[in-house]
Amino acid sequence: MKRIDLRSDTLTAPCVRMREAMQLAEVGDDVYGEDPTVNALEEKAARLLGKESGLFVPSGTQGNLIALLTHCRRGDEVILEAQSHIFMYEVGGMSALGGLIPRCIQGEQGALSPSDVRANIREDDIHCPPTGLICIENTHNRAGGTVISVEQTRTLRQVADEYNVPLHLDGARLFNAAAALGRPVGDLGSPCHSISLCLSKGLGAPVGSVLVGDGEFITRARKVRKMLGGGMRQAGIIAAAGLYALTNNVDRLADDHRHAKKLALGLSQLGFELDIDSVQTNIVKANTRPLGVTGPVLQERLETAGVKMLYMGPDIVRFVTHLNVDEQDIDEALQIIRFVVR
Ligand code: TLP
Repeated sequence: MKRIDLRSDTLTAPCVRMREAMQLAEVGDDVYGEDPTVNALEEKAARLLGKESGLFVPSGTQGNLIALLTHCRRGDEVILEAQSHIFMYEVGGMSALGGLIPRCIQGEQGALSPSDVRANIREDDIHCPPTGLICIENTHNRAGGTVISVEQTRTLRQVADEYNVPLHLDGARLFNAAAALGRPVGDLGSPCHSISLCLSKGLGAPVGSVLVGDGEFITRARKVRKMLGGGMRQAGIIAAAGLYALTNNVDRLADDHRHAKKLALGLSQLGFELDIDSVQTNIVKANTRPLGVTGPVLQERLETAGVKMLYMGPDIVRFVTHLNVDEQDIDEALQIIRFVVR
């Protein structure tokens, strides 16, 4: 039976040409800074995102953790959106490994309001932990792939500058945001002090993220990566997949967004509760309550019928489109879902 896997864009498999690029990659020992393919990837990502330097890391989780540990000191407070991936899904690494305190603020469709951020920055008071960092996430995963605009990002940078606090962007899906806005990705990246960009989500590489920032920040981040055991050796083999992805898989993200919209429309016609306008990129978040079925039960039934998705709460389910899913798959998925919910 055919399976249509809409659990995540992390599930994509590398295509033949990406595998060829990996096979032919020039390599060296990256801990010595001698892997030319890693160096090329780091330079390309930094350039695209409007930053000086880059650091290739194994995962988005590690990219964010390195950023937090490099910007902050133990005991600092970090401002985060309440549903952010760093707070929800990164195993509390910021506290367990960095001694950092999350200060969560509820956002609007994943975006922090500048006035809320301002109100949550700590005063210089003997009783208070210092605010060490402000983090944003674009696109915002749990909000359903929603986009933060260039203007919102710039305003948050202004707030950060008022208090001399750095701004970090979890840009796991930043290219999706840029595609949705029709803006160069650098416009979204350059207002931030650091950005973690995932190559293994919509861009379709099998592994890897790049953390970018200014040269001095990346020099310190490189040491933190080593401390966390993330110093890799002939990593050019996997960096080549990332370079291939940045060259070949960016323009096609618009297809994923179109497929997500089509899926969302179909789901709403089937009785799922969802806000079509909030389907801005490749993630569809929907409520199953009107169907009289819980997320976990629907997940199990759909999986048996050939469609995989994830539940994110008792009534909330998530479908993600990606490069291994075409328009016909979306039509078939909708047929299967129709059959199951009826
Ligand atoms: N997100 C994964 C799961 O961890 C939930 C997914 O399937 O969506 N930032 C954001 C916004 C993410 O969505 C993810 C992965 C990460 C960071 C972490 O990336 P990895 O998985 O490479 O550590």
